[in-house]
Amino acid sequence: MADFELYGFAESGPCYRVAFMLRACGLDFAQRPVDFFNGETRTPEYRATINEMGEVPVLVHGQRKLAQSGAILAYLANLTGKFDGANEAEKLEILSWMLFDNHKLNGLIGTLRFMVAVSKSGETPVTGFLRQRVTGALGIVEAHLAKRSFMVGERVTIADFSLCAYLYMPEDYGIDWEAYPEIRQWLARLKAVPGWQAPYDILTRASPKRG
Ligand SMILES: N[C@@H](CCC(=O)N[C@@H](CS)C(=O)NCC(=O)O)C(=O)O
Repeated sequence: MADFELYGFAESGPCYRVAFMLRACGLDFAQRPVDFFNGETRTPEYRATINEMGEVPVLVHGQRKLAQSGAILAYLANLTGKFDGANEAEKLEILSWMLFDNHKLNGLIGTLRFMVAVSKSGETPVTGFLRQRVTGALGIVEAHLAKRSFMVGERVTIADFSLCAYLYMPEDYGIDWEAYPEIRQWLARLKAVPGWQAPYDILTRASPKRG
């Protein structure tokens, strides 16, 4: 039996970043597929027994059950001594970028991508607003990466695992990636991390919506 069990599905950026980290740390894990598109995360049973926040990813390690990909990345970095900050200042810088990412980059891409590429909402005032916010956040990351190879400390850290999540997903949600050469080069550098795999090669996809 694998040491780690990851509740999740391939289309989820937060699940992908955790799966990538597990592989990069050389940790053996099994995916517990979650029937997301048919509402499993919203069932009272899931919330009572798996995650009261009603989300994936959830990582189970022995008696521990962890929610929130940022907390999971920090847990794995602490456990393995890999991809962490070298000192308190770096750890805080990593935390800053991960909070920025959850709030303004991958946090908003998740919703934009879901609306445009999964639900096929078409263009609406909401997708326009989200894309404008995402474009702003991408510009900030682009400027940051123009001066360094990785997000913090000139080596790969959990900040990189956090920020890359949805940026490896192939779906089109109306972002012009040609406008972000620094981000594209950084994503290419991260692919060299041993264990890297594309999202749909690491995890299995969720079952389509029934009916
Ligand atoms: N901040 C969370 C975000 C997780 C998240 O948004 N998960 C989505 C799937 S990608 C989810 O489980 N949503 C549940 C729902 O909408 O019912 C993390 O990084 O773990």
